Amino acid sequence: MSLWLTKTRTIGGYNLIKKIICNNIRLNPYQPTASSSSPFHSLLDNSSNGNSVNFVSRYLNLCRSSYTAALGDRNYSSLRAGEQILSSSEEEEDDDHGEYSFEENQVMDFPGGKIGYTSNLNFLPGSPEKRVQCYRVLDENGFTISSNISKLVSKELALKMYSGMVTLNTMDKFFYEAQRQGRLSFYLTSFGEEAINLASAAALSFDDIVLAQYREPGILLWRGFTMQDFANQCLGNNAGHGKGRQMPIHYGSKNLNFITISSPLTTQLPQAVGMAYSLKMDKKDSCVVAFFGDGSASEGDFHAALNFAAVMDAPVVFFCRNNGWAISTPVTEQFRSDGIVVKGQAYGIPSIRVDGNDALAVYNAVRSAREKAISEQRPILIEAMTYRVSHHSTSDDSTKYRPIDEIEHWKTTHSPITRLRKWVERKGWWSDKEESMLHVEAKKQVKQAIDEAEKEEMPPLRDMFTDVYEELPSNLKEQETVLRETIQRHPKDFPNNIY
Ligand SMILES: Cc1ncc(C[n+]2csc(CCOP(=O)(O)OP(=O)(O)O)c2C)c(N)n1
Ligand SMILES: [Mg+2]
Repeated sequence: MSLWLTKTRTIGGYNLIKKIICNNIRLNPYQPTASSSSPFHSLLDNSSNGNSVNFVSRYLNLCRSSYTAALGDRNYSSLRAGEQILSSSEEEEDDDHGEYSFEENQVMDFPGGKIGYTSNLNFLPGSPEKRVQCYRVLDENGFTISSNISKLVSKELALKMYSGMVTLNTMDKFFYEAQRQGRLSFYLTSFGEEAINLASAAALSFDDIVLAQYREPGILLWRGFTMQDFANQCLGNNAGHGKGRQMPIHYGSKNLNFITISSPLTTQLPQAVGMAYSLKMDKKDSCVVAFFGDGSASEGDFHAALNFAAVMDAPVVFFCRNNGWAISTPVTEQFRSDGIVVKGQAYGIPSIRVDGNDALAVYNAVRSAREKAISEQRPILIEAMTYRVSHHSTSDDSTKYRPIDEIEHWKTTHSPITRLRKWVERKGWWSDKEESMLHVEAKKQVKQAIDEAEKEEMPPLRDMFTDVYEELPSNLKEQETVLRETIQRHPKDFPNNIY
């Protein structure tokens, strides 16, 4: 009976019934007392005769009539479903020696859709034996395993994606070195994830709003953020959009529909859903694309976002970069599920797993996902399988917690840049000469941008407190005064160009 009560409690409206009964007759339905004035008195008499099933059956009738009187027949079928379970157990109890033939086609008419009953005590497997397959177009040697997609990608598009991937890779190498030389305070590379960056950017419209995590600067590069913009932000100079208020790599651009990166993981996901919902209300022909890592999917915000998006039918594409690691935590210590793709499905979101190191596969998956998100007005989830080839950031040494062989294997065998290069070369669209020219040009651009950024002035100290309140509140005024006094007292501890 306790199993029955537990089941019935989950049926919508049961709590209301409980309230109605408790309020009207001041009785706890879980602990009936033998008060003679109680309408349960006669039921309790029956139950004391040992006929507990009869008690429940009559209690159910009482519940149903109170509930029906209060709300009409809205959930009547759900209560009948509860009764069906009861009546089968009644028959079992009434006739110990009799045969009960169970019909497999019986259904529970539950809110949200009918649920079939079964007499098999089957648990769903925790993880299916066969993992969800991974969509790919190019194999490791740049041969297409699916012919249609290559028709979707023109020579111009392919070369723009490829050049962007090489430029991003070059930018990362130089900025990383600049950090090591003490010219930047911090940096974080996207090594190994260049295809995710550029191919997804190529598949989106500029009207689509992007909320990224931090390992997706290639989207900005594609949209026109210049090398100088990157360098200014990373050096925190006066020309940078953030005026030095944020750590390096926390890029953002209103003009390019790229929301500024925020350090606390996964905050971008519920925000993305809200933005997508506003696009829906405004009947816009665009969607929101939210990028996040496998580690971010362990935050509560991930679950809240997916559920809200599914229930509200928000046109948002959730793009998970599953790169195997969240700093030093491997995915095997983060979840027992088959990655992230099944979590999308669990929330009722159409989901796909894609080879994140295959630019053509990423391009096609994102292109199709955005089309579906907009035309069907619903969320879509993509899990891109990749590998974080770099250390997490300049504050990390990943050789302390993972085998160097593993890093090397992904760096060489699965390089997304080499794979796409092989494809464009095989098509006759690219040559060694063009390759070396691209590298020379990218290096020149990056070096120049860092040099220029260093020549820029630092933002005035005052800017640390501005741009939020029209009039500075007293606590911020006080903080500014204390800061200036501290700098005066300890000038050696601060750069001499502060003003
Ligand atoms: C709420 C929150 N918790 C912890 C951190 C510290 N942190 C920064 S990055 C990171 C790992 C994230 O891993 P993942 O989402 O897989 O992204 P990846 O770095 O692999 O691209 C952690 C734990 C944070 N920034 N915010
Ligand atoms: Mg990760």
